[in-house]
Amino acid sequence: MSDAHGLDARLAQWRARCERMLERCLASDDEPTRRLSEAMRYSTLGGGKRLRPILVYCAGEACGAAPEVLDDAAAAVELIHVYSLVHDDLPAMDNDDLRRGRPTCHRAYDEGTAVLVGDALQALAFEVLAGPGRDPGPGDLGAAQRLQQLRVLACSIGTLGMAGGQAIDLAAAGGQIGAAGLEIMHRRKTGALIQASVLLGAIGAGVDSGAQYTALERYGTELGLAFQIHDDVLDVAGDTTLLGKQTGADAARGKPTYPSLHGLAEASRLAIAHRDAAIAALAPLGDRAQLLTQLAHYVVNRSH
Ligand code: GRG
Repeated sequence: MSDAHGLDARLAQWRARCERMLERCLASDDEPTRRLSEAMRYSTLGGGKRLRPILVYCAGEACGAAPEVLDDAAAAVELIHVYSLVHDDLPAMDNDDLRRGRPTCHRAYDEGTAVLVGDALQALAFEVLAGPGRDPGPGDLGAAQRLQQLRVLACSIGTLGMAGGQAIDLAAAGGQIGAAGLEIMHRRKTGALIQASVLLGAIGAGVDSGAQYTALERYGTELGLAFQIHDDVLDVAGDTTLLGKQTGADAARGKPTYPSLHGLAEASRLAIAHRDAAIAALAPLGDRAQLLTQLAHYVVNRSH
């Protein structure tokens, strides 16, 4: 990612905040569940780009929020993301051995533990997002804002979001889905959580409707598609060591992808077109959208 406007430094700050939050959320001294907690920590800590928490912080800041009010949402979206990775890697889904450069959770532990890691991470995400269960103090998020964040996150990972997208993915392997079907699958499977991350940041800043909210909704949709199309491209043209997971996996499973449907060059062009649409959507935010604009460039330039 380029450091043209200090983005690298901001990313490092946000990643460090996110790591501290995740460490705190995953601390446990419950002896009977020591192995489960250890597997949750193994899967979550010390790896990954933390793109979704960064989107929470970046969108929240663009709308005027302090990072303190965004911490819970940032941790929640990463916990959900890790849950999806752990379940996606299971033998019943993609049956992957490598994730973030290390053995997948079910390889390092066992399948039953990996199922429970996903379940527990999902529950923990909503617990964290719901807040500490006391009346909000000065500077805390209000109950109405938290409720709206909970709703947005829940919708993004259910039937019309990530789980539904994964169901379409499972049904599509080896079959014909078509360009429109593939776009719907990507929008739900990966795009919905990316969009929700942006919106949770906005809601944390008190922006829950109006022109800025609509702009960020559009930005999130387009960014999510750009991200997933570029991910498809990396699966064909990327490097296993850099990616920390096996390349060519989609093709080996007969999965429809943008390169398999449109060809590599057209897939890359479409990723850039969605990036540009994401950037164009940010117009109502004016200068405050600079970092979000740079993040959009990063999403289609990244090598992993
Ligand atoms: C199991 C309900 C359920 C859903 C799984 C999102 C998903 C559905 C699975 C993820 C599998 C996958 C590899 C999708 C491709 C796009 C993607 C989410 C890549 C990984 O995200 P990154 O690149 O990963 O942000 P890091 O490791 O950097 O966090």
